[in-house]
Amino acid sequence: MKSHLFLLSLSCFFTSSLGLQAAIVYSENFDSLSLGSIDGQDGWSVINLNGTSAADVSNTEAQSGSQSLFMLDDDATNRPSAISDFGTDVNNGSFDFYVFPTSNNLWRIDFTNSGGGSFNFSILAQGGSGNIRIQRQDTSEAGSIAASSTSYATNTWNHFNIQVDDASGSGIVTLNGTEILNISDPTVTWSIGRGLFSLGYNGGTGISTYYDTLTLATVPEPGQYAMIVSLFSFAVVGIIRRKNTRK
Ligand SMILES: [Ca+2]
Ligand SMILES: [Ca+2]
Repeated sequence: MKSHLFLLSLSCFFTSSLGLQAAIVYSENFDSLSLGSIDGQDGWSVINLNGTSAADVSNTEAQSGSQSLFMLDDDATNRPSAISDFGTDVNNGSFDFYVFPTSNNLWRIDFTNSGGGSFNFSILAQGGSGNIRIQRQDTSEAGSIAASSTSYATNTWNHFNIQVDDASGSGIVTLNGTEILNISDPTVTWSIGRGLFSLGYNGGTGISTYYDTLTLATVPEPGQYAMIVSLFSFAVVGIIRRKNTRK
């Protein structure tokens, strides 16, 4: 009997550990890249990088290791962007990132499917108002919250996580572990396959932000949970039967 209980608890332990394990499909910490322009490194490309604007691997600030992505909007006609394709579309999972705005809270990440196309949605910080927003493809606002009600701050690393579930039409944003946005909007394509990291605005100059420690992960589908539970149940039943036969 004792061995039965042991096997059952062992089964539960493995089932829960496997079930909780998210599959990481993309990660970037900038630590193994060469200092200077990120263009062409590790699959990154840049657009609208004119004048003295920058999208550089930097060792000035780092959330992980010793390097991060430094971006500077320093031209009065556009908004520079650095693009990374995650190689797969995640519509039930999460994107985790850290951002360090140096002064003006004007940064944004636009998400499309892998390979490009129109924006599915964006997360952005709105400068003076200090709001963190999720924006739909049609540019209307899906939800917002005043950043002053959170620990959001400039000149420090802020940890954001966006959890998406396209099947239920939900997007949840946490900031430093606290939920700040919980959006139910089935009109949004809650899919993350490619990120366009940006900052500033067309007419603005002298605005800079660091990004670091990016992670895109899927969560196991309910079907996978069921399969894992079934497999362990079969294994446990098999072992118990074998033990009983020996008696
Ligand atoms: Ca890093
Ligand atoms: Ca600009």
